[in-house]
Parts: sequence; C-alpha cells; structure tokens
Amino acid sequence: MSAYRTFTFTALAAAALALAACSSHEQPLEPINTRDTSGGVSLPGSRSVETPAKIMSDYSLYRSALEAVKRNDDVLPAQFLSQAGSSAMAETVRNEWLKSLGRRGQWPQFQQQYALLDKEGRAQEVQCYADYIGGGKSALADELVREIGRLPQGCNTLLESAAAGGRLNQADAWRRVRGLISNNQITDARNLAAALGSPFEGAGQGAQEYSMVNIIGRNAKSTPEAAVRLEAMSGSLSRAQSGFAWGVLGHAQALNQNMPAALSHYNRADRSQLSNDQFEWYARAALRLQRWSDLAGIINSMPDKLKNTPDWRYWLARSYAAQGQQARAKALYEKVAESGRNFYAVLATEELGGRINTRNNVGTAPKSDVNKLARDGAVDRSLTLFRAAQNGDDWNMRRQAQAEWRYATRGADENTLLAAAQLAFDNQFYEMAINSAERTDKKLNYNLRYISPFRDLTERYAAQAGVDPAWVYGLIRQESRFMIGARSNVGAHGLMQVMPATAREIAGKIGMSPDQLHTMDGNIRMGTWYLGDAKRRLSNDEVMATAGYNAGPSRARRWQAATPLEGAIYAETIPFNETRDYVKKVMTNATYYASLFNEPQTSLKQRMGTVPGR
Ligand code: BLG
Repeated sequence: MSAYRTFTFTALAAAALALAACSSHEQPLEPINTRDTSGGVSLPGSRSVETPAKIMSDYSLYRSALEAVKRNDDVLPAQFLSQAGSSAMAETVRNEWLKSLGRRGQWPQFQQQYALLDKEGRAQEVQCYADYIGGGKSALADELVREIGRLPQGCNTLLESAAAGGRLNQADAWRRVRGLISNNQITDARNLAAALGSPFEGAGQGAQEYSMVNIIGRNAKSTPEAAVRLEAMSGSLSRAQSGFAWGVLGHAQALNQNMPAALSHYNRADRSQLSNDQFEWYARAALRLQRWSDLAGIINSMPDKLKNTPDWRYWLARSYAAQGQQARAKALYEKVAESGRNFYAVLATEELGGRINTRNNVGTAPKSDVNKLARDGAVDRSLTLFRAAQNGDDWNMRRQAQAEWRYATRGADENTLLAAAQLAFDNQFYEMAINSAERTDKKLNYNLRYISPFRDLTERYAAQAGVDPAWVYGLIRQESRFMIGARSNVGAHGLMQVMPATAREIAGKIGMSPDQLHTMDGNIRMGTWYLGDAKRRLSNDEVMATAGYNAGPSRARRWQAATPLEGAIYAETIPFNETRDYVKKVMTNATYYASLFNEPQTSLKQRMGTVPGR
C-alpha cells in the first residue's frame, strides 16, 4: 500500500497534546518534552468501517476457506477473496491458497492470485514458488541455500530446481546437504543431492556425504565415538566436509554444556562452514569458560550480520575490556546502548556508567488521534473481533484479532503507533497495546510499553510470596502479555502461564484447588507462590528462579556451573532457546518495571548478579 492519507494536527491539537500530560496510569508521568508536540496519525488509504455482522460473517467464511484450502478445494477461497476486501484474513487465505496452488502446480491461478498479494504480507514459501516459476537466478534461493535447517516444501522445490539448473553455489548447496543430514532431515538432503546430480545411492559426492550420517547424524553427533570416527575418516574427507563435521560435534557438546570438549571440536572446524547457530554456540562455549581472548577471536570471525547484533557486540566489548582494551570496548558499548531497550542495550548502558530511565518523552496520545484511529476500518475490524473473541472465549478469533491489529498498523509512524497503543490499552487489548508501544524508537511512552494492569492483586500476592513485584510484572509481560486466559502450545494457562501439572503440585502444597488455575486471582496466586518457591529452592537467586519457572527448577540447577558465574553468562548459555530468551527478557522487563515503580534497585547488572556454584 503506497498512498498514505495523513491527518495533520492543527496548532490547537498540538497544544492539547502538550497539556495531555496526566495519564490514567498509576505512575505520574514525567513532565513532557514540550518541543515534541507534533501530533497526527497516518493511516493507509481509506478503509471504511464495516458492520459487525459483515466482519463476523467474513470471519466465519475465512475459517471455512482455510479448511477448504487444506482439502485442495479452490472454490471457497476464491469466493471468500472475491468479497473480502483487504484484511489480514484475506492475506492469510491468499497465502495459504497460493501454497496449495504451488504444491499442485496450478500456475495460471497462482500467478493471478500472487499479483494481488501485498509485498509485505508475502509468506516466504509463496515467494519461493514465485521464484521457482520465474526460473531465473533467485536472490532468495541464494540466501536460503545458506540455511541448514528445515525449510517449507516450496522452498525446497525452489532450491532443487536451482540446483538442477546449475544456479546455486555448489559449496553452499553441499553444505546444506550436510546440514540437513545433521538435523535428521534425510529426505530433503537426499532430494537436494539428487538435484545436484550426485544421488546418495550413487558412487559420487552424494554417497560420501551420506556416509557421514554415522558421525553427524542425530543419533551419532553427541556420542564420544563420533569424534573418533571423524578423526579416522579425516584423510578421506574434503576440508569443507571435515570442517563442517567438527562444527556439528562442537555444537552437540556445547548444548550438553560440555564446553571444553565443545571448544576443542570447534577449534578444528572450518569457520566458513559454520551456521549462525553453530557459531553462536562456539562463542557461548568460550564465554562460559571466560576465555576472553578466544571469545574475541570467535566473534570477530562471525559473519557481519551476526557479529553486529547487540548480543555479540556486547560480548566482544566485554572481552576487549577483560583484556584491558577499554577504548575499543567503549566504542562498542556505545553502539549497543543505541540499539534500543533490549537486554544487552541496558547492560551496555550500565557499562558506560548510565542507567535506564522510564521517563516518557511524549505525552498521552490526544483523544482526537485515538478516536480517529478507532474509525479506521482495519482497526475497527480488529477490535470487533477482539470483543467477540472475549465474549465467546474464542482463542482462534483472538489470534485473528491480533493479526488484524498488526495488519492495521503495518508501516505506521510513531505517532500512529502510540495512539494505537493507547486505543488498544483503553479496550484492554493489552497484548496489542504492548505490541504497538514497543515498536516506537524515538517517541517513548513507558507506561504503555510496560503496562501494569491488575495492580492490587499482583502486589498483594507478590508480597505474600515475598517476591519483587517488578519481577512478577516482568514475568507476566513475557508470559502472557497480560492476556487473561492465555494458553500456550503445551497447555500453560493464564496470566502467569502455569502448567496444569504444576498447578496440581502447587495446589497440594498451599491448600488451593487446582481449578483455581483458571481464575485470574488463583492464577496469580499460584504463579507468584511458585516463583517464590523456585527462588528459595534455587539459592535465592532470581536468575535461576526465572529459568526454573520456565524450564523446571531441576534444569535450572543442572545449568549451574561448578563455580560462581556471572548471571548474564549463565543466562546466555542456557541451552533451551525458549528459556534463554525468556530469562533475558523477564530480567530486562523487571528492570524497567522497577524503575517505573520507583524501586531503589534499577541496575540490570546487579539484578543478574552472580549465580552461585553447584
Ligand atoms: C513450566 C512449569 C514448570 C515445569 C516446566 O514448565 O511451564 N512452570 C509453571 O507451570 C509455572 O513447573 O517444570 S517441571 O515441573 O519441573 O517439569 C517444564 O515442564 C510455562 C512453562 C512452560 C512454558 N510456559 C511457564 O514459563 C510454555 O508454555 N512453553 C510453550 C511456549 S509456546 O506456546 O510453544 O510458544
């Protein structure tokens, strides 16, 4: 969508914005920066409001159309799209239908529908099919062949045809074959090798690659024999092959937290062969052992995109600092501190002697902006679905309401995002209030980024459990985005995402009924108690307790080192992706909430502390 209609503010409204300093939140707002009074919201095109009946009927047609796509029925999706207008629903149906058309090779219809898809809303697999029928050199194929993990069917189709047509970099393509073998995606590996002209069943490179399954395959790679076998075979392998295989073995050892073995395998790897994931674990192995000069060398040899993330810039700075190179460290900390409000940006800010602050630099979005947004058709569709989802306790519909919100605010400028965040908040559509508020970079409203609803209950139960309310808020924000009744893929429930089995355990210990998991009050009570209990059981350490809340206390203990370890190093070397990311986010959130709640302790570094040795 290119034509943006901009509603510009009058001077009067700008003055109103300057005056709108008092918010409805618990926190008194800091005096706003009166220079920043440029209001106005911009909305894409003209999107007229539809009746609730039309929206609900679209939603039910949408669900049927998606089901129809699964049955390879082309009639219902066509019917739905012919009358649906533009929405996230239409975009999803079009993408799913295009994937089905691609799988079935229905190219004329594919091309017709593809032309109607917004560039920003294209599913990767759909783009793969489009490049596949294009038949030429594909930038996407060049990028995807560097991936070693699973890709959707359409992207494998693209890669195989590019391989067969000699349009892929051969070294990259064989590396992907190896990667697929190490990830146990043998069929995809076999197909790609065949497309490269050397099948697994032949006598050429394909067969040789496949023979590596007993070294780098899923069941082999973490065994002690793998390294012995690789050593024995080294003479008959290419540098790329053995260089890749050592990376696989290093990665497997690092995930088992056998860091010295991981490092020694990785040191024999060919760095140009490592995937990003393998590279990160190479660095984590050195980090966990605090081999700072090795760590600097590893980070410096990462591909630029990875090396320039806040995460690895921060650790590179730390390794420079540990080696006495303060000026180089400082320059990097400055870059990381500018990268936003993530875990490492906060830690870097502190290394530079600063502290986070939660002073808003804008006032509350003016009522007129918020009202204007509410009259946008796409925003209204989202809110209509949201309300209906709440009334019917329908989580599929709730997810669609969220998708419509993201669609409605796609490409929005910062004023619009802040007004959207306010509108979502006013409607108790909390997850989207956060989603919109945290997409701004210059104009910051911390009360919306870090909303704190249900304050009475949360503070009461946090006090009962003897835990910091800022920590509890940081956790709820990460767990459920304040969605009452939220459910995770594995069945965790409610604001604090308590698992039913854990709820039974808690209920037995503190005399509650397990069913109270499903009430707002009961959920917070159970979650805060469990958090406090995890903390007591885990040496009173907040970082370990956070990990334990998500992955189980016994795992958090297993991840301890033999000797005391900086909390940030403990967190960065947690082997579960979900938990590693979770701990960093919860602790960062807690730091922002501590500042918003005027708690005395607002240093993330101190909060991360030192995890005691086992
Ligand atoms: C946690 C439990 C732990 C349990 C672990 O799972 O739930 N915590 C709570 O219920 C509060 O008790 O440890 S164990 O009892 O020692 O096994 C491990 O099973 C919850 C986690 C699971 C996670 N959220 C709280 O953090 C979750 O739902 N993950 C799936 C995310 S998604 O839907 O796939 O994105």
